[in-house]
Amino acid sequence: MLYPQQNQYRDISILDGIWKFKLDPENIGLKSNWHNGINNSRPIVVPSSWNELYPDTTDYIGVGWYESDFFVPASWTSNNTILRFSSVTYKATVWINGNLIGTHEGGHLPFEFKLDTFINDNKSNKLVIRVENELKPDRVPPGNVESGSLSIFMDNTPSTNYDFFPYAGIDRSVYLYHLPEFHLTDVTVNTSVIDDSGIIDIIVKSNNDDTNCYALISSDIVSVKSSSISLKKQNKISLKIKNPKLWSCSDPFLYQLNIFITKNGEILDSYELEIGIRTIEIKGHKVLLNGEPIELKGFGRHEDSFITGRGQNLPQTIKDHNLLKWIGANSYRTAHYPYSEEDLFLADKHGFLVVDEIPAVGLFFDGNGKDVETRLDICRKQISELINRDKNHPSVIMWSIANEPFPPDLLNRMQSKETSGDSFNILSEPVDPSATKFMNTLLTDAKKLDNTRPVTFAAIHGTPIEWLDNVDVIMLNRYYGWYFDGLKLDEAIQKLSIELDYIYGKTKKPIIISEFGADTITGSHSVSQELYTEEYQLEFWKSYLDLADQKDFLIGLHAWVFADFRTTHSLKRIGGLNQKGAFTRDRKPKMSAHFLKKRWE
Ligand code: BDP
Repeated sequence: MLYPQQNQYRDISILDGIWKFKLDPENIGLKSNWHNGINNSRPIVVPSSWNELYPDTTDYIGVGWYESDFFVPASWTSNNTILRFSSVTYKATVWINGNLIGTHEGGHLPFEFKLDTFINDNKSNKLVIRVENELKPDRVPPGNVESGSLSIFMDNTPSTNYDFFPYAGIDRSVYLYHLPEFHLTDVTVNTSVIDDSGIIDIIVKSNNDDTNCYALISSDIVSVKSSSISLKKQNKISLKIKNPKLWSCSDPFLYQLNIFITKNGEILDSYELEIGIRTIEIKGHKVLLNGEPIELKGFGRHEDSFITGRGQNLPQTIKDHNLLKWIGANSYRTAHYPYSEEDLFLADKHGFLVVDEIPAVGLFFDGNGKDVETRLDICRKQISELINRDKNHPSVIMWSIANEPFPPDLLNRMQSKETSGDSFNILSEPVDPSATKFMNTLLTDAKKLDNTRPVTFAAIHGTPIEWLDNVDVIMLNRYYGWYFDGLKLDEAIQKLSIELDYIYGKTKKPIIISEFGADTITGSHSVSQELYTEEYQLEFWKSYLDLADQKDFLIGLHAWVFADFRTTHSLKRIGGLNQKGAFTRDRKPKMSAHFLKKRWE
């Protein structure tokens, strides 16, 4: 699904702004025909999460209705007008002029509908959307989970199976856009380097194969044009640039790629992309960018801010990227869901190495088998939607198919080990094969959809070693020194070191510590070691960084977390915040941010 674009052939109208909004706590909207229009509404902003805007919407979980009107410009022929939602969390049902046009489940990823038969050409159109955000065990991410998983740790309100607030609403931009009669429907760009040449392979799809296609790559110093191909005969264009400038963290050079659809020599459509020429490969325990080993320095982040909630907040995206640069980071993970498309366009420009993750957080395998199957189907759809959306970004170097899937029976197995005096290391025991198959299905899907990028997931303490068989890079979330062995940092780091050596010894794969952090209340200080102080966070991160310097197979560290973020209410999360940030929620550096800056620079 191509990001909407305006040029001579394509047009866009952005529908963002102040819309009508109404909660539907009794779920009567459907029966009461609210899809024809809502009465007694109040204003809401699209895009935003509804939660931070009114006192009664704060913790509201359920149904909310949105309404807006739009005109279709007279210059747009009614064919090929498309309505695109960049993200709605969690389930959207969409009507235009009272006609149902479709539904979509799952937040953080775009979806669109072709409108042709539903729109009025000469008068305004009424757009109504029912957004539903129930927390359910058969959703991804899941909520209201009753037994057999992480849920016993959570004890939180709202009852998510994950540690961030379940913000809801139309949380990214809504576009109406228009395509010419013959147009491109998809573009996939892959780059490689052979000797001194950069090879750019472009696969194009169009809505009509009775057309031709050519591509042009340009920069300040070079311009290369392909010959024209008949889409009936082939859909692949290859271009070569001699001595190309490669995309890298220190020089994220982007070329402009323009693709043209023609018929009888006339251009009918064009699409522009900024592309980076770069290679990613794995050699032994190293990940190579353009043949050179990379070392990831950065964070897991969250899209989270005052007032807009998880709603798209482009000023904050820019600010966060600037702070990442300020601190000397070169990488981040889109924990725990795909970030806005604009975030990735900036990452391409800023040279960040991004681990791109689907919203599969809080997965578990105990309990209702049917729920597990439903979750698998949803994850598979999310992987395909994510790869389809983000495959052309040079910044995206890896796909992450889950965060901390919770191995079956983990708690019992951990307890029996503890009581028998054994160590924490329970990785070598096999688990229920159906759970392993679940994980392997997702890994295989990602590799089939994109064989050019490594595939991974963020593994919790106690993840079975067999789940790591099919990842290309191992990511480990580790909390020695915080949830385990708090204050005993030396002991904690020794245990971490033993575990890392063990996992590397078994797998021989590159390892990233994808989370490690300690909650820190800004302004809390102590001369002796004390939890929650800025000094402890600094010492904690320092010990992990020092250890990493000794392990050649550790190719990256993502500290948890970039900035404090809102989560659910619970005894563990004072003020409803996870406070493991290097920055506060309003982006002020804690002591440890200055430390990381010194280390990373
Ligand atoms: C990890 C989770 C992350 C949490 C973090 C924490 O992956 O979402 O926020 O723990 O406890 O297990 O801070």
